[in-house]
Amino acid sequence: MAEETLLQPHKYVGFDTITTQIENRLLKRGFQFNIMMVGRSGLGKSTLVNSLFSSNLATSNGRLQAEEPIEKTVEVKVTSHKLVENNVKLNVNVIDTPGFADQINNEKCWEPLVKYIKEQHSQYLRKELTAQRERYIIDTRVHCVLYFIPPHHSKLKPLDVQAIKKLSEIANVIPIIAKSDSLTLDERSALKKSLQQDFAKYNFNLYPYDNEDLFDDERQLNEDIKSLIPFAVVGSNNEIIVNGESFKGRKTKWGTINIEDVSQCEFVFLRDFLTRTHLQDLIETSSLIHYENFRSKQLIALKENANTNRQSNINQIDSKNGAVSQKA
Ligand SMILES: Nc1nc2c(ncn2[C@@H]2O[C@H](COP(=O)(O)OP(=O)(O)O)[C@@H](O)[C@H]2O)c(=O)[nH]1
Ligand SMILES: [Mg+2]
Repeated sequence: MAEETLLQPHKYVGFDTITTQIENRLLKRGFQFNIMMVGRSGLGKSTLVNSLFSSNLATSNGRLQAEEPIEKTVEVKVTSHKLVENNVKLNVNVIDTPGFADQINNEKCWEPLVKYIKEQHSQYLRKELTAQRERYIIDTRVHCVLYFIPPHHSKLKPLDVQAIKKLSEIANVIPIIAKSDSLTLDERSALKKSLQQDFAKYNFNLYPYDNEDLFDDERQLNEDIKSLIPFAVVGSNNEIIVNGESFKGRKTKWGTINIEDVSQCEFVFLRDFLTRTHLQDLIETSSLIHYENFRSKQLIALKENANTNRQSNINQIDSKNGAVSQKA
């Protein structure tokens, strides 16, 4: 291998602007983030996604009355939104899953979600494989699945075990404890501990993943985050004013909760994790791990199919030849 020497040009050349050039190009195009919200209806999925992006992305119309009809089947509903913050454009697709776990028979109610995730992978692969592929393929692959666990469960129900297992095989799953304002701090930490034991017991492959390429500080950050998962969150779209201070919060029987106050709930930890530290990693991991797994399985299957077809063609020719030689 050629010996490497580090040369510093005698005068300024300007290639150090490549980072700005990349940034400008990325800013022009914008970023795509696709987030799937999974959980029983009324657990605060729509409210939380609005709270996370501080925007109105979903209508919170969870079933409030027992008489209200439930969805007959699990649906996958996608809405697209364009957000902009300091010149950075973020397209957010919210993938809502009304009807999940609301049926009389919830067996395999995660299947439509698994199907949706796989379909996005498959569409992306087809676009990549076309002879004249688009320069920029619009990404509809699911980058993050927020899985809502009810606060009154003391451990995972079999349905949650199965759903988390299936989903985490194909996407970045982040479990959260929904509506944690209905728990005291002691109840909250007991539930978190019990769920963490369940995650270990069932050997879930939860995001964030260990990776040899991480720097020490990144590895430490991931360890800290893992100790917080499942985040005990509270969502709210209502502005509350206390002593002249206005914040997004909820009034409970114990008083007022400011969802951004980390002594009261872990909403801010979840938001920082999703947007400020791991947004790029969620997108990248979906592509480099989950999509890559799908892609390699599909391509191997294609190749095997081609081989079997070739073999059966050869067999057919052989048998024809055999027939011919027998006649002869
Ligand atoms: N106590 C409490 N209520 C919440 C929370 N998040 C949402 N809600 C309320 O629960 C109801 C259903 O919320 P929604 O977001 O529509 O639930 P979804 O069906 O999962 O989308 C609404 O009345 C919300 O105001 C929360 O963190 N704590
Ligand atoms: Mg909803």
